[in-house]
Amino acid sequence: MANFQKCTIVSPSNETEVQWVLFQVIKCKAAIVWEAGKPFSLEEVEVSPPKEHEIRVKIIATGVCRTDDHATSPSFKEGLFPVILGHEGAGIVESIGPGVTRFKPGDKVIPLYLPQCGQCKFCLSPKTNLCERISKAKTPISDQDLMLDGTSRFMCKGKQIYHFMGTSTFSEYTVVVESSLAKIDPAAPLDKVCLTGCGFSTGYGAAINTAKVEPGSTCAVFGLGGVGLSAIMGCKAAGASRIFGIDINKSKFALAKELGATDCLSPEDFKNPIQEVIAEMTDGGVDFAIECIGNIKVMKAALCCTTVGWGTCVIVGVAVGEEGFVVSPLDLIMGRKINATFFGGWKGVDSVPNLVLDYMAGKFSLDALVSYTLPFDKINEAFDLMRQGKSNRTVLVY
Ligand code: COD
Ligand code: ZN
Ligand code: ZN
Repeated sequence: MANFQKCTIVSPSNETEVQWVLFQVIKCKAAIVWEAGKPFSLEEVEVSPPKEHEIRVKIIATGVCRTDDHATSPSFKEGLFPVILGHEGAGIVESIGPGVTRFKPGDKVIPLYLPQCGQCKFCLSPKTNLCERISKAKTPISDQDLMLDGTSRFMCKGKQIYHFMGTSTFSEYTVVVESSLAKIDPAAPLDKVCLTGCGFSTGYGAAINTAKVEPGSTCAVFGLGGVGLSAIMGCKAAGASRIFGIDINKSKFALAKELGATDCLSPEDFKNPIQEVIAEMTDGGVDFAIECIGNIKVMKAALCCTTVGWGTCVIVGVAVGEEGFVVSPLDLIMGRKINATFFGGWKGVDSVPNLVLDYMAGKFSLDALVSYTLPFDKINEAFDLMRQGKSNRTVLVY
């Protein structure tokens, strides 16, 4: 199947011209979840050419995040099936649709599940990283199940396949909107910097941008998966003097300490609730607490382990299928603050290229977060490793 589209072409001498170009539908490998609760099924999919302001990207590497696991769960009510999940990828621009100006074939890129259109009232404000394209959605995770024109670029066995978070990186080729793509350094190693597409940026930014951790402060990070470990790196980079890492899986403690945790605790080792244990160890509570699990009870514990007066609790996790939790006005009157973050507060188009440069300059480690690098065909094994608590991040390479 082929069609012609008007397209901006960039010549080797960097001159641009508009031409009618023959676009091919690409047949490639993808992992489809046909129904909630079912494993990933490796299929040959047809990926349509990019339409106006869209870009087709060859994905080279993709991380596996807990949110992809949540999205396969029957309790995730917003899920639409069949779907191609994946939102932590890195790749190379294969072709561009009409009107695309910021990218050309061959550019190294990171797809962004939180777009930055650059023009809406949110993008124009330094107060938020949300963009109008996502702030109208009921839940950001369900946004972009189809492209903006209400159609899909993926077909398999004659059926339309849903996109996910505007990224769908569990396909060798994917199509994204121009505002959902960051151009990164041509020398960046894609099998590592893919983590700036979600886990690293979310946790690190939760500490730096949202909590605004201060030098000499005390911090508690709940959950030591890829996101929590990145939050620990953020607390350390911000100059925290004491960093608690809390997890029920003690095999996470060694790496947490390597990355900056000073004290690692398992709630299961104490008779008293963990918030009381931390308050006792810190003269009344920590300055900053960051919840990186998505568990309502832990969110409450995170708020309660902060000090009265100025303690700040930042929620990163989203509890699937649960309602919420009650915050006592007294907690707020006593000076505790509660905040939350999406994609670590970063405006992706502007910030992700700089995070990649910072990684390349050795300012933080992404390599430490990668527990396994596996071929894409082993996607179900990658999810099993995560569910069994044996990995922080598995990176799949095509
Ligand atoms: N007490 C202490 N530790 C716990 C508990 C508990 N009750 N339950 C689980 N844990 C530990 C686990 O042992 C594990 O080590 C860690 O918590 C969680 O790690 P992962 O690897 O499962 O999860 P991450 O790090 O990949 O992701 C965590 C998120 C909070 C980002 C994710 O689960 C989530 O809620 N995402 C939705 C919010 C969001 O921003 N989504 C956008 C893209 S991610
Ligand atoms: Zn994620
Ligand atoms: Zn915007």
